Amino acid sequence: MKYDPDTQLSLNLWQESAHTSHLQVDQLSVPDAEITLYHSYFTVKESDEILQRLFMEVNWRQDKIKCYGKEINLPRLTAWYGDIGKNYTYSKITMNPIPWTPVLLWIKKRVEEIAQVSFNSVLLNFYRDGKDSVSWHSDDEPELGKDPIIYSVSFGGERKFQLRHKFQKKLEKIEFNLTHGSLLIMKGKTQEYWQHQIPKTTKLVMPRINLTFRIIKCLT
Ligand SMILES: O=C(O)CCC(=O)C(=O)O
Ligand SMILES: [Mn+2]
Repeated sequence: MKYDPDTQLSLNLWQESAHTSHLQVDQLSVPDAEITLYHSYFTVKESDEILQRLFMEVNWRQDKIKCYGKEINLPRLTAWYGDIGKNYTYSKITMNPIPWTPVLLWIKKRVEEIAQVSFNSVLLNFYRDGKDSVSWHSDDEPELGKDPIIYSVSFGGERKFQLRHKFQKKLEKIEFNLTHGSLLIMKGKTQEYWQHQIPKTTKLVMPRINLTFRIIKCLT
């Protein structure tokens, strides 16, 4: 199933929910999920500056994972920022957060304006080109507790975001693009019932940075 941003309603998957001044908002209409997409939550000017600053200022790291006994590089660079003490284990990698920086605090404040919750951490992914990706997973690590609230913002090259239901195999895969300055919200049962990924692409794509704001429930 394909979501065409030029068509408001594509295959009845998306229900237009609101137009808050300049913001175009779409609510995904699928079972067992609460997914909302703001196409341009940040202006182009804001997004350009944020992209540049994150690229320069974030302490990007190349993590490795074990695959069939071999160590391989994760196909993206990552970073973990947040309140001190909020450790997080992801793909068997434990990360200690780096303290918030001014640009990250600024983005956090902007997303919290509509989130009505306060985030204590953010995972950053840097996709250098189309070979970088994140494979099928749910953001369901125990530290996130039940029904995690994920606010995901994207800057830079547009990439395809895909979702598949974990149990109802007959449900078609959903896909749409995450654009420069977009905000994707996943909450409720989304992580319990759905997996998501950013697939690799052979298309020429610009570098992209994604931030997923999260609430770590317990100290580890
Ligand atoms: O890059 C994205 O849009 C998704 C990243 C993601 O799923 C994650 O960090 O858990
Ligand atoms: Mn994820």
